[in-house]
Amino acid sequence: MTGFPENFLWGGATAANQCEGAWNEDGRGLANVDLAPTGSDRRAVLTGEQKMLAFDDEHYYPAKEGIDMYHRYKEDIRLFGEMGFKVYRMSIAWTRIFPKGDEEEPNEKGLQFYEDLFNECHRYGIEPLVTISHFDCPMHLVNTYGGWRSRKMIDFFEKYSRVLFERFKNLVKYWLTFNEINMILHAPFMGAGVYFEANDSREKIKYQAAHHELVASALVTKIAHEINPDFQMGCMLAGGDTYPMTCDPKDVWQAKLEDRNNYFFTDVHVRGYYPAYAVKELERKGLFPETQPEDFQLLKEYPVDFISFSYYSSRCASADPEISKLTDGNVLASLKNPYLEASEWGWQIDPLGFRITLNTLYDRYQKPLFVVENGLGAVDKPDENGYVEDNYRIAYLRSHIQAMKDAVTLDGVDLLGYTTWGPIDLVSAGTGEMSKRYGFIYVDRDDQGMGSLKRSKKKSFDWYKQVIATNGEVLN
Ligand code: P53
Repeated sequence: MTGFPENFLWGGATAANQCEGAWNEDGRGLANVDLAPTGSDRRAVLTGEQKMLAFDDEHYYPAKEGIDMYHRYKEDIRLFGEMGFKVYRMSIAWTRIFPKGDEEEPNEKGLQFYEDLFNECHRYGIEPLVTISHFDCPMHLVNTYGGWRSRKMIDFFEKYSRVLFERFKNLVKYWLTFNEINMILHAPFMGAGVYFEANDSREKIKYQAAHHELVASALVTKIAHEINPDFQMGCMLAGGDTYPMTCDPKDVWQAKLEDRNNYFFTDVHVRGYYPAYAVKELERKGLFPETQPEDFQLLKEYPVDFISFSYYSSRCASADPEISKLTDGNVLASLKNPYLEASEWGWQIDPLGFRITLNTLYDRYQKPLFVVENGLGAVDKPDENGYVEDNYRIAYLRSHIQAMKDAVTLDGVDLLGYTTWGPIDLVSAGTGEMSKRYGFIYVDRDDQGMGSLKRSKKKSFDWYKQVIATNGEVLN
């Protein structure tokens, strides 16, 4: 093979809470993701260190309006169609379907919204790829059950997923259960609606919540295949291999340990059981979750069909506590790799690391992969027409698509598709800023929520259009 497979799925990816807005329209309920403010408190809210259970007057909450995609999706999908997207990865806001999370009946207006949106996609020949939960948890379930700490969440998630599978069985084929499921260990309020009280055993609670999500994922994979055997069910990992800081075996070991924190999740999703290293470590530390006998049966019998992941950067690890102390406060922390340049937000740029990560995943599992996020968050300076000459974004994507092509054509990695993160500018998950832009489409809105919300094409728009039209042959 000299290029990408003929049916390769090119496209872009968004998440409901980062673009839809309309947070309380048509019966939508309040969700954890609505309550993440911009500014210095955001991190503590996302990690569950700081309680934020209702809006207050001191903070600005960018998810409330997002980029107003709820009202503008037709225009946005038309632009995706113009770029030639074959696939659009998006997520469903749980609270549009079940505003509280534990109701008997779903909210018809929420279902209708997504049905219309999927129909709009198909009008342009775009296949939807749906994330069932992209950091999304109804606040009623957080307040009543403690989010994914509680085993009851499995039932609510099952019910929610079943409604989606039944309603959209002829409109959607590709599904992901939980976005970046490993983020639960780093940002549990964002990943699982879990916040902490002073005396909580945080590690124990995180692994308990992770177990519940893993079991829920296997359970709905089972249900999905019963409802439509053609459904393709995937897991989703925040990817990026960890390099040792030096060839000191202690650093190599440390890097392996840090990778295991992430690959634990795909190991369970793909192989269907807790890997030996995790069983040993969790038992040794007294962190092994409470389980039911049927859990292990479910995990075993219903592994995922494919593995999806996000890739922005590789990471570095060191066994030296002095060096490790230098780590900055990012949600997914990493040491600075002296061989790499970084984005304006300090995310290190490593296209070869992308090829390495693709190979790690394929070597480990031999299952089809799907890259569902990759891109560069950067400050854009539009001219008076909203045009941005974003050569830096094109350069980032070009080098990463080339690395991905190498993984496919030279290494033989089985890859289903590629969706760039934020094909249209949207709210940053990590910082809440609008100014951290990923799009091919510029959105006139700033970090304080000012702006016309008007959409305009950047230079990268036509560039990506050509990449898709030539199936990745022309990258210049
Ligand atoms: P932003 C870091 C922090 C939060 C979410 O991130 C993250 C990551 C990176 O792994 O994960 C994904 O917006 C996530 C998206 C998010 C994207 O990375 O902080 O799935 O929701 O927007 C980019 O620049």
